[in-house]
Amino acid sequence: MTTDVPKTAIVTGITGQDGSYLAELLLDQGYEVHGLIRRASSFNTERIDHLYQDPHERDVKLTLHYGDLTDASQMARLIRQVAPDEIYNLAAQSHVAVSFDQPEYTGNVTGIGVVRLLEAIRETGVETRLYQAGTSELFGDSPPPQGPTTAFRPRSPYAAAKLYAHWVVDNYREGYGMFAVNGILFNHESPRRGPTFVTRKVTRAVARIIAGLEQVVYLGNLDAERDWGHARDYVRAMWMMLQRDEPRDFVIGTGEAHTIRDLCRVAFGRVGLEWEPFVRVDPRYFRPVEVERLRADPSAANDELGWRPQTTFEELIAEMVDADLADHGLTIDQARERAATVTVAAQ
Ligand code: NAP
Ligand code: G4F
Repeated sequence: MTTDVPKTAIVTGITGQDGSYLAELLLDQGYEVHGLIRRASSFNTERIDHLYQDPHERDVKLTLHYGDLTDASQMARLIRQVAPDEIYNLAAQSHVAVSFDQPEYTGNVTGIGVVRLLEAIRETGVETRLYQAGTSELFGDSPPPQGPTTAFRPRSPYAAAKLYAHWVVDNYREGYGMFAVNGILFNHESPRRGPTFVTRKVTRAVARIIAGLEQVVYLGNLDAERDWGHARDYVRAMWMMLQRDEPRDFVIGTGEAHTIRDLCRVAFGRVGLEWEPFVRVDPRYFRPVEVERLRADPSAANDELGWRPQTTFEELIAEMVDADLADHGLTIDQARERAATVTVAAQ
């Protein structure tokens, strides 16, 4: 995939899982990338450190700017300064369970943050295209498969905030003729996934158990089903959506669902362990309201966008387990040897 003329893009949430893969993809294609990062008391750029370029060098392709989705004036300034061809809004308070603890903050960042961006685009008059990171959480308890015509029935403050963002993007597209689109993405994971999301929590626990640092992992609802893909594949869909002639929302997923039990079986199975002795249920990880079953109908993305995932669920989990083992200096072969000596904690 290459573009003829180098383009410029702003990526909010560039320090997150998706932001880091998207920045790689855009830089590979010759884009000049401007990332919005939050000021923190310690470094928070670990996922993009390998892409960092000293601003004193010539021909710098990646530039980081401090900013926050709650700070409208900075976003307008940045858009005016950079005049990007494309803006990818990936920044969000993205954790569903946390949104029950911080509903107001989640609404402010994940919902209203998008309006601030849209207004900044409108007020600056910069001709640009906006990708908004939508979510399969919008479908809530609508039964699977969930596709472009499935009803939205959000079941968390996070999903409600994303629903607001979704409609406001469609509204600005229609009302002001903006090229602004929602990608309704199902769960996507990677070795860069935040450690409190369930896939990474499990793959990290496998590695820590093998390394002798933990004996069990505590999880919540084991019956929930998710449609999990690889983040690297999903950022490609984001980019493809902004290259179309006409703006349109798309649902992106694999069409395959697995339970949390399946996830545990595959992750522990990677090192040759049965999962049951190492997993305990702790009700503290139950949510006040749960989304039980998510599985995409990705047919429009396949047929009209030309997007298909390239990584299977088993390949994804294997890559994550192997990466977490590598953090402890272990290869998969060493891990499998050690598995035979792992002790099972008493119930
Ligand atoms: P993530 O790893 O949690 O990254 C979120 C990013 O947003 C981080 O860079 C974070 O900065 C930044 N951020 C948070 N609050 C901010 C604020 N107030 N101002 C500016 N930046 C802020 O999420 P992800 O998995 O990459 O997901 C990317 C986007 O896709 C999110 O909008 C998420 O809701 C959505 N989404 C994700 C999935 C999925 O399965 N991954 C599925 C559907 C939709 P720090 O690094 O400083 O925390
Ligand atoms: O990994 P999760 O926290 O992801 P969740 O809630 O599906 O949200 C993710 O995907 C959405 C797209 O559908 C994104 F919009 C959102 O930003 C985020 O990236 O939980 C997945 C499932 C849930 O049903 C949860 O109840 O796993 C269940 N689960 C069971 N035990 C757990 C745990 N989830 C977490 N985080 N931690 C547990 O111990």
